[in-house]
Amino acid sequence: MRTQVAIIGAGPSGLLLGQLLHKAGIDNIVIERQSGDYVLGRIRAGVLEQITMDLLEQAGVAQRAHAEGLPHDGFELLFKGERHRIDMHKLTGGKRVMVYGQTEVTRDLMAARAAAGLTTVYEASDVSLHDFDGGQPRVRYQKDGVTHEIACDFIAGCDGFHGVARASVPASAIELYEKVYPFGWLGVLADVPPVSEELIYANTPRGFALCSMRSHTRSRYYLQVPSDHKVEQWTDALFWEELARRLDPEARERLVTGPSLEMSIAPLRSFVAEPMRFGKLFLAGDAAHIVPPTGAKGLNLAASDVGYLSSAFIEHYRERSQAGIDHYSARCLSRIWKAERFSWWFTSLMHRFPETGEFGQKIQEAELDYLIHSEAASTSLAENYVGLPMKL
Ligand code: FAS
Ligand code: PHB
Repeated sequence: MRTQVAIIGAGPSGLLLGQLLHKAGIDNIVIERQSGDYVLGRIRAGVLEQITMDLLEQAGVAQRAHAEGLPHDGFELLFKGERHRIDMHKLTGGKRVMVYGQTEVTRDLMAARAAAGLTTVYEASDVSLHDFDGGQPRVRYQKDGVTHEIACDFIAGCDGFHGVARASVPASAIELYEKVYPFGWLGVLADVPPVSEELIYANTPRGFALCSMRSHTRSRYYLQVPSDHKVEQWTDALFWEELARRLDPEARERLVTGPSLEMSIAPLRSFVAEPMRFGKLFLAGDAAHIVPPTGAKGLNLAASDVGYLSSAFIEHYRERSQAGIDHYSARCLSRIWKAERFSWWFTSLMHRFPETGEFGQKIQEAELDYLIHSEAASTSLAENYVGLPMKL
C-alpha cells in the first residue's frame, strides 16, 4: 500500500489531521491499535477552546458541537467555603469556551472519515516505523495475522503518551522533560443534572474537586486522590460522599447523585518531548506532550499541533515549500510550553500538597484571594483558560 501521510493513532489528533488533510486533497491512512468502540469508550476532555472549534469547522465536523455543545462565558473558583466567578467573556473581550466531550469530537471525526470512505485500520498490532530519517518512510503492522506495509512520504505520530512513534526515535535525538504529581484525578460520569450552570474548580483542605458536565442532564465530576489509590477502592456512594464534603453548602444542597456510567483514575503529569520532528516523522498531541487536566489544555494542545502540522503538509504539497515543515516543532513548542506553565500553575494553586502542610494551604488561599480581587490576575487566568493565540 502507498499513501502520502501515514497517521498512527485514531484519537482526536490522528482523526482531525486525517480530516484536514483529506479536505486539502492529501491522501492519508490512519492505523489504530484498538477498536473504534474502545477509542470511543475512553472518557476524557470536556472543554474546547475557540481555536479547536475553528479547526473542527475547517475539518467540516463542527455542526453537532455547535448544536449540542454548551458555550461557557465563565467558571467558578471555590475556596474557603465560597464561590467566586471568573467572567472570562468580560475579561478577554468576548472570548468563551465550548463544553463538548472529547468522546463526541472523536465520534464526529470518525463519522466524517467513514462518510468520506477513507482508510482507517483498527485493531492493528505490532505497528512499527521504518526509514523515517531516510528517503523511504514506511509503516508496518499486523492485521488478522497478515503483515502489511505502507510506503508514505510522511509519518504522523498521533499515538498518544504510550504510543510507538516517540518510542521509535533514538534516545540521543530527543530530550524529555517530565514532572509527576503526587496525586491523580478520580473521575465519574453520571446521568444526573450538573450541580451548577458553569464549572466549579474547588480548592479545599480535603483536596481538589471539579464539577463539570457534558450536557444539562449528564455530569462529569473529579476528585483529587492520592496517586496510590486504585479505582476498586471507590464505590459510587463513597465518591458522592467525598464530593459533597468538598462543596459549599449551596452546591451540596443542589448536588444530584446517581449511578456512575464510568469511574476511572487518571494520573497527573507534565511532560514534553523536544523536538517534535525527526526527518519525515512528526509527533502531535499526547505523543509529544501531557498536561495535568486542571487547565483543560490536553485536547486543545493536540488540536493546535494538528493545525500547524496540517498547514505544513498542505504548504509542502501545494507550494513545494519546506517552511511549515521546518518550523513545525518550534511553532508547536512555543504554544505547548505556555500551556504547560499554565496547567502546572493552576494545578499547583488548586490541589492539596501534603508536603507543604497548613502553610501551603494558607498561601494558596492568599493567592486565590488576590486573584479574585485583582483584574490583572483574573485576566491572566481567563486569557490562558480560553486559549492563547495560535501564531501561524
Ligand atoms: P490519544 O491518547 O487520545 O489517542 C492516541 C491513539 O493512538 C489512541 O487511540 C491509541 O489507542 C492509539 N495508539 C497508541 N499506541 C498505538 C500504536 N502503537 N499503534 C497504533 N495506535 C496506537 N485533556 C483535557 O483537556 N481534559 C481532561 O479532562 C482530560 N482527561 C484525561 C484523562 C485521561 C485518562 C487521559 C489519558 C487524558 C486526558 N486528557 C484530558 C488529555 C486527553 O484528552 C488528550 O489530550 C487527548 O486524548 C489527546 O489526543 P491524542 O493526541 O489523539 O492522544
Ligand atoms: C471535563 O469536563 O472533563 C474537564 C473540564 C475541565 C477540566 C478538566 C476536565 O479542566
